[in-house]
Amino acid sequence: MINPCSGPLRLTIVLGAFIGVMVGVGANASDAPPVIVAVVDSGIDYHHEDLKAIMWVNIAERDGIDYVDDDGNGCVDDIYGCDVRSLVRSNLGYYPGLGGPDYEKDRYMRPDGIGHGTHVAGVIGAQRGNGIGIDGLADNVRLMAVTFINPGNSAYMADAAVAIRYAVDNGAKIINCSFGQRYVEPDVFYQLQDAVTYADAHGVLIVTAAGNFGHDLDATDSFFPASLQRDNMITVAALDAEGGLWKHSNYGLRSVDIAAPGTHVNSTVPKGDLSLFRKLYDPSGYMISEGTSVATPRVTALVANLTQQYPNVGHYQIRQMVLDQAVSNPALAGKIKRGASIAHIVVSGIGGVTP
Ligand SMILES: [Ca+2]
Ligand SMILES: [Ca+2]
Repeated sequence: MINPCSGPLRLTIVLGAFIGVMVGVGANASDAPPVIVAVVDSGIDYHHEDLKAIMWVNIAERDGIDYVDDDGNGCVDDIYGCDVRSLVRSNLGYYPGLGGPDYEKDRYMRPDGIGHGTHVAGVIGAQRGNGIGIDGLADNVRLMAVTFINPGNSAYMADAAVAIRYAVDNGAKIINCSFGQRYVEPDVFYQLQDAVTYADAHGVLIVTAAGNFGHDLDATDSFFPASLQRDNMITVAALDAEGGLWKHSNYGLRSVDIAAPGTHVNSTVPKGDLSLFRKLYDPSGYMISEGTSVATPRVTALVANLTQQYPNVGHYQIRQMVLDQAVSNPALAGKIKRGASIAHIVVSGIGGVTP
C-alpha cells in the first residue's frame, strides 16, 4: 500500500491469508476463452512454475522484433504486460514490456521487484490441478502484468492511471488494484478518475483494496483508488481467521463493498533471498501473507469466474452478482455495506493449497 507523501510514495505491503473458504463458481473452464485479468501492481514473476502457463501472452510481441512495438500499442516488447513506470520510461525512452529483452537481460529489471504482484497473481489464478504449489481461485484466466510499483516500494499514482488504461486497451475485463494512497494531488485524482471512467466505458470492473490502516474511510481518511467509489469498482476489506474484520483493515459503511478472508494466505512469490528487506521473496517460491491486498484478489477471482460463466452479462450485473453472493456477517454490521462478507461462499474447487 502506498502511504502519504508526495513525489515517489512509500509503499506498505499488505498481503496475507489462507484459504479453504471462498472458491470458484464452478464454470469448469469448458471451451470458453479465458478471462483476461490485469494485475496492476509491482509486476508478476512470469517465469514462476505455477504462473507461467496462465500468463496473458501478446502474440504480436512474442513473435515480433526486439525493441520494436510490433502491435503499436505504445509499449515495446510487452509479451506478458507492460511496465508503465514513468521513471523507467524516462530512462529508456519507452515503456518496456515484461518478457522483452530489457527484462530478460537486465538483472536490475526483475519481472517483479518486490513480489507483491506475484503474490496477488497467485491468489487469483495460480495454475489449478498441476500438482505443484497452490491452486488459484479462478478457473480459466490469463494474467496480464502491469507494473507501476518500483522495487523500492515506491510508486507514482499517476502511473496507476496509465496502467489501468493499458489494461483496458489490451483486453482485460477485470483489473485488480491491491494498493492505494491516502492522499493524491488534484491532478492525479482526475487522472485516476478518468482512467476508472475509461474502464467503465469499456465494461471493465476494477477490484480495489480498502487498505490496512484500520481506519474508517467514511469518516477519517481516504484511500485511492478505493475512495473514488465508482459504479464499476468493488472495494474489499479483509477478514481475520475468525471471520471478523481484520484488525488492520480499513472499513466504511459507505466506502467498502465487501469483505473477504485476508489472513494466512499462501501464494506464489519469486524465488529469492529471504534476507531481502521487505520483499515477498522466498526460496520455495511460495509465501504466506495477509492484508487487504490478498483479500482483494479473492474477489477478483470470483468476478473472473462469474464473467466466465456469464459471458453475455454486463459488468454492472456481474458486480451485483458478486455483492449478492455475500452473506450477512454480524461482525461487520455498521462497518461495511450491508454488513456482508464472502467468507463462507463456496461453490466449487479449492484455492490456496499449501505447497
Ligand atoms: Ca507493444
Ligand atoms: Ca517487439
